[in-house]
This record gives sequence, C-alpha cells and structure tokens, in this order.
Amino acid sequence: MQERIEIVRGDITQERVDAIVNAANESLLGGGGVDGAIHCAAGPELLAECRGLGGCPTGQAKITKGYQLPAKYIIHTVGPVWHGGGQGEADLLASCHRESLRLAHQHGCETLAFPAISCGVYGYPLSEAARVALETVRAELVNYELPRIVRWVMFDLRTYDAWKSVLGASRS
Ligand code: AR6
Repeated sequence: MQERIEIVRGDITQERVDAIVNAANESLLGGGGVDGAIHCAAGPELLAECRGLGGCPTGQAKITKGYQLPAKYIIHTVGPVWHGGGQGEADLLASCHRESLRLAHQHGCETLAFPAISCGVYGYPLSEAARVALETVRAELVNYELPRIVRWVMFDLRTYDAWKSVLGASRS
C-alpha cells in the first residue's frame, strides 16, 4: 500500500497526473491559495463550468475538466474550517479525501494529486491534518485498484515535513 502513496514538494497546478484536488470553498467560484492558483492556471473556462455546479457542501467533492492544466480533471472539495477540533473537523476532512478518491476512481484516474486541504486559511493544524489525510487514503486504497498512485504535492517545507513525519511514523 505504502508504495502507492507519494509526498513531494511543488506546485500542484504543474502536476502531470490524471486529476488534481482543489481545496475550494462552498461556492466553488474560486478564492485564494491553491484554489486561486488552480483557477489562474486552468483559465476562465473552469469558472464557467464551476458556475453550473451549484456549489458544494463541506466534506463533499465535485469534478470538472482540467482545461489548460496538465491534469485532465480537477476534483473540487471543501475542507472544514478549523474551530478547535470539536466541531466534526476530522470527520469532514476524512470525507473530503474519501469523496475525492471515489470520484477519481469513477473517472478511471490512474494518478491523483492532493494539496494539504484546510491547512492554509482554514487553519487546520498540520500534523493532525496529515494523520487524517494519510489514514483515510490508506484505508480507502485497499478497496480500489485505481487510482494507482496518490501523491501529495506540498507547496511549503513545513507542510511537506508534517506529512513525511506522519508517513514515516506509520512505516516503522
Ligand atoms: N500547489 C500546492 N499547494 C498549494 C499551492 C499550490 N500551487 N498554493 C497553496 N498551496 P489554502 P484551505 C497550499 O489556503 O486552507 C481558498 O481561498 C497551501 O500552502 O489554499 O483549504 C478557497 O477558496 C496550504 O498548505 O486552502 C477557500 O476559501 C494548502 O495549499 C479557502 O482558501 C491549502 O491552503 C480554503 O482554505
């Protein structure tokens, strides 16, 4: 299982994978952070498709085309805002990962890239988010042959280190 999970540093908009995941908000109409970078790189047709989706509740996911991205699809998921951990944040973050994987599987994606959902302006603590993300994906991959590879693409070193240390701890 572990060989199906990768953690790298980089800009997710440049990933040559079948689908990338966007950390969106419930409007699905763009924003800052990775969402802004994805809309900018994919081009205005992405916003046009998103307008027809009618938003997305927290913990759910919706898929669009990738337009000008190297990725064929974008899976837009809405992570929880961190309120201290007592408002179902971990369940919602796990659901984002499960729903994204399910859509990737349904669309025959061999490769899927995630950012650190909720770890920017939504304020989720890094090591707790890493644990939820990695445990959820690892448990779900047992049920699916596809995606074959799930890669986290981390923009900054702190996030990369948090994911690496959770993955390393689970390997030993
Ligand atoms: N590639 C990979 N990761 C990135 C990139 C990139 N190009 N740019 C930023 N990150 P955030 P959230 C990282 O704030 O916390 C938006 O406005 C970033 O360093 O983008 O889920 C939405 O519209 C951080 O580790 O998402 C929502 O309103 C991670 O992506 C809200 O932000 C997530 O940070 C969602 O907040």
